[in-house]
Amino acid sequence: MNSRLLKALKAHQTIGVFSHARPDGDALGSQVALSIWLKNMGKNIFAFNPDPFPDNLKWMEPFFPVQQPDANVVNQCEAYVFLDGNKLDRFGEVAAQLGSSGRPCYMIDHHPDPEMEFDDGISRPDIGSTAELVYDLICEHDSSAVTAEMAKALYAGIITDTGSLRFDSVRPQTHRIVADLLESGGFSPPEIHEAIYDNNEIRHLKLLGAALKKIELFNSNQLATMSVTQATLDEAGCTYADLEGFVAYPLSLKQTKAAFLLCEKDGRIKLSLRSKSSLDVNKLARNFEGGGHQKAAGGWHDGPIEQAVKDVVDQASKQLN
Ligand SMILES: [Mn+2]
Repeated sequence: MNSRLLKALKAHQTIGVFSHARPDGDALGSQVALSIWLKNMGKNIFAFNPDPFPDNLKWMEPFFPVQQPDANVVNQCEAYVFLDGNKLDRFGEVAAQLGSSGRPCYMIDHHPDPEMEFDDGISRPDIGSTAELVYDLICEHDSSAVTAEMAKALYAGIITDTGSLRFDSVRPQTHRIVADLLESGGFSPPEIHEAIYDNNEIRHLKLLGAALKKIELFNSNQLATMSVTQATLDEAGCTYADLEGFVAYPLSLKQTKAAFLLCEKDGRIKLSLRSKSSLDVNKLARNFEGGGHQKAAGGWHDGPIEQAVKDVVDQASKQLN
């Protein structure tokens, strides 16, 4: 699989590399590392994302320029690689049109149920991060090709998608990859962890305080919800993006099998669903216009928020019974 994709990539001179909209550490880390690698092989590389780097990943921005997908620039590319998503429309409006461009579209991803609109690629839902897949692809070509910046970017991708190496998707091989990255990158774990996780403003902690008060428990504490209204965000001077990571708090409760963060956003309710049991939140999210992984998924509800809590808990209870 890897060698076929490698061969295909080597055959193109100008390649567009996309990461999914509203990018996270895995999307950007994979994109930055793959883009540097291809460029170092003498390719012309354009990296695209419709949205900006989140604040806690801005340290990665100087490693490789990522631009908004302007159709004129996108159309200069002979082929495209799509990272950390398995449906073209997850990469924004310009990307959504590329399936009919006649130019090859390759995917490297770890989400379940990929769309068949790609020409080739790597799809491994059993692997914890796209960054691990990118690392394997690069190493199949030449393991000495990993520069310090690529190592930091891939490390960020792995730790953000594996809960800092604690999810059940983490393999012994994940730790071996991380060991390699620490060696080739010449950095220490706190350097990246602090940049990603220890950059709160006081407003974030005020929002957390308000959100913790909104935790509710259901089904003998097996299900926990955290509801955040627009008014709560406004009072704390925060936006939806500031809720990143909050769902870990209800999920940390002793008896909780799954936790759901519900937040008012764009006139609807955005759902972040997490499990630490056999409860499959990917399946749950399919009832709410969403999807993701078995242990982490997202979706939408029309609201109001109280009704969303009720409907999500009802559907989750069915899985528990
Ligand atoms: Mn990912």
